[in-house]
Amino acid sequence: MSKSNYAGIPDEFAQLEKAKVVLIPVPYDGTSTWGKGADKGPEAFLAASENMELYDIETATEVYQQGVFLADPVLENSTPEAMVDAVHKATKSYIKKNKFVTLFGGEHSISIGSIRAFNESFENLTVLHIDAHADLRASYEGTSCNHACAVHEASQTTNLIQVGIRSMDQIENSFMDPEKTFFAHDMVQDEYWSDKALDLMTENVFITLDLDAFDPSILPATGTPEPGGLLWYETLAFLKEVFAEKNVVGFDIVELCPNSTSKPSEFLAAKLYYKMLSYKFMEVLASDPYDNTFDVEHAKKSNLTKFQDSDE
Ligand SMILES: [Mn+2]
Repeated sequence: MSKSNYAGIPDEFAQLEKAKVVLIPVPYDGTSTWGKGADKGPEAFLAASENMELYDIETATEVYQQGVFLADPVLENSTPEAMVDAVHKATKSYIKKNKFVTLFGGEHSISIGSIRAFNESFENLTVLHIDAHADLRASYEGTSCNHACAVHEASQTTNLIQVGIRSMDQIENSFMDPEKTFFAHDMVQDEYWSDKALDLMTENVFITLDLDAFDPSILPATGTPEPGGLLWYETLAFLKEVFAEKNVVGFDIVELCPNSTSKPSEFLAAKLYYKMLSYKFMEVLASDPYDNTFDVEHAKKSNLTKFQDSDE
C-alpha cells in the first residue's frame, strides 16, 4: 500500500502531533469464507477518498482541518490471533495518545482487536454493531478470531447493540439479546427503531460497521451481500443522531471487497467515513483542543485482556 496523506489532504493536517483523528488501515483477509478480497479494501477506500470533495454540505464543515493522521497499516497475518493482537496494540497506542481512533478493514475479525482496545480504555462501553450478520459465534473453523465471531467477545464484555441483522445461525441465539437486536425486517416496519436503539446506549459508544449492512443495490462489493439492507439516508440520519447524543469514542468500517466494477461501493465507503468524521466534529473548531476521554483509571483496573501493553 503506498503511503500518502489521507484523502490527499495538505501535510499540515496530516501530522500525528496535530491530528485529532488517526486512521489505521488493516488490509486483512485471513478467515473470510466466501467472497475473498477484503485485503484490497483499504487501498480502494483510500483511492476513492482522494477523489472526494472535502467540503461536507450537510454540516457546512471541512472536517479534514481537524487533522487526520494515516497510520501504518497493520499487516500481521500469520494467524488470526496474532492479527487481533496487533490491531489491539495499534489501537490502544493511539487511544493513549489522545486521538479519535478509526480503522478501515479488512474483514470483520479485525474488530475483535479494536473493540477490546476501546473496551479497556472507556468506562461502560456500548458497541453499536451495524451489520447484516449477527457475528456472534464463539468460534468458527477452529478459531475465535474468525469474522463470524466478530462481536462474540463484545456480547460478553460490553453493552452490545446490533442493527440491520438479517442473517444468522440458530446457535447464535444463545448469545443474542433480543431486546438489543434490531432485525432488518422489523426496522422497515418500525419508524421508532432508531429512538429505541439510542435509548439502549450508554454514554460511550464504539461503532463497528460492516458495509454488508447496506443494501447490495447501493453496496454490492462486499464478501457476503444480503438482500434487504440499509439505505444511505436512513443510515446517515441514525449515525448523525448517535454522534449528536452520545460520546462516540471511535469506529471501524470493514468488509469492502473491491472488484473491477466496485467504484460505487468504494465511494460509498469513502463518503461514509468522511460523513462520520463530519458528524463527530461538526460542533468543534479546528483550533479547539481535543480530549478523547480515555479513562486511565479504567484502563488500569481493566483485566479484560491477558495482553500486556508494551508500547510505552
Ligand atoms: Mn457482515
